Amino acid sequence: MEHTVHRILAESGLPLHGFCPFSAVEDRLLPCRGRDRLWEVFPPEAPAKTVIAALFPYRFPDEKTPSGLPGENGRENLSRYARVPDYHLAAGAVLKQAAGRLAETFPGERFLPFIDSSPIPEVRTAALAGLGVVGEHGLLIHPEYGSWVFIGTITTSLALGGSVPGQPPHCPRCGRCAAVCPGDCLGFPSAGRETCLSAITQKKGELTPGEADQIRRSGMAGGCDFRQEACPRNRGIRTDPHPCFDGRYERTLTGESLQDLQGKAYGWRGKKVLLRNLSLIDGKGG
Ligand code: B12
Repeated sequence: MEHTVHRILAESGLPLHGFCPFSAVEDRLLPCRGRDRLWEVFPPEAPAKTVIAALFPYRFPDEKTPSGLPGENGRENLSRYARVPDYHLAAGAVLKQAAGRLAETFPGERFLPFIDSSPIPEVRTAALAGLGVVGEHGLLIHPEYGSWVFIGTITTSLALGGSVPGQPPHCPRCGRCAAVCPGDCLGFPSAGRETCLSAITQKKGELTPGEADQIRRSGMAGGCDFRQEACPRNRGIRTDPHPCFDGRYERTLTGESLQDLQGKAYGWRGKKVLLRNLSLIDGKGG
């Protein structure tokens, strides 16, 4: 059975996958709307057995500039997750299609895909599925793609086991991520909710003067990659993104990008938040 599942996942565009027992994450489910859906599909009398975790690499090669220096073509104010087409849609569609194929092949079994807006604690699940280690920065580090991977899951009633791909790299706990973190968020995310720059760039409503200053100093309009850029485990890694991103890539958020926020991961908090960030970076805001 595992063999068939591996084959279907690979054929569906999910070669990077692993299995985590549902019981290992059951008591750590995150509060969100998806949690009700999960209990609906997997009631106590017919529980889930496994969470299939799958990775979507999203790191594009850095653009070559005439001098070879990065960033010369214009200021990069978007973190890497925000540069690719919205992963909730792009990767979500791949997961949905894979779940559909699995359901056809295993009639009577249930398969429920989620990504990000998910009751499944994805970092922990992927680590337990053997896909990498949790770094000091709190993110999953894959042996070949580093931490530049999104995590999606398919929860299922199938009992699957026995897949621990590759030997994961260890996190050296060198402290470089913590040293460069603009929000000084030791122990992200649990300890860094208030000061995390990624969260501040997404915050609606009034910013405190300190928060506005963080955006101004960092120059970031959507998300934050300081910790990941500093990570030695992100050097020399693969930069072939998942085909679901269609080779599309947007390095810099401009006033023009705001005209159409459809299909952009950074757009979910609305135009006003992004305009505020841009005007802080340009030195015009608050
Ligand atoms: C909410 C959220 C945020 C919030 C955080 C608010 C908060 N929770 O305090 C905000 C908006 C700030 C955020 C930011 C980012 N996020 Co976010 N976020 C999430 C989300 C939806 C839930 C995270 C959460 O609260 N988990 C609960 C906590 C308790 O769990 P945890 O973080 O996994 O921590 C546990 C593990 O680390 C575990 N653990 C620690 N060591 C070990 C060792 C082992 C062996 C094991 C098994 C477990 C383990 O113990 C911790 C406690 O249980 C997840 C998706 C999801 N459904 O999981 C994405 C997710 C974690 N985010 C993701 C990303 C990419 C980001 C950003 C990098 C985006 C960006 N560039 O700005 C930033 C990170 C910024 C930074 N500073 O590095 C990715 C991470 C991918 C990866 N490679 O790990 C996820 C998985 C989304 C996805 N589908 O890909 N995020």
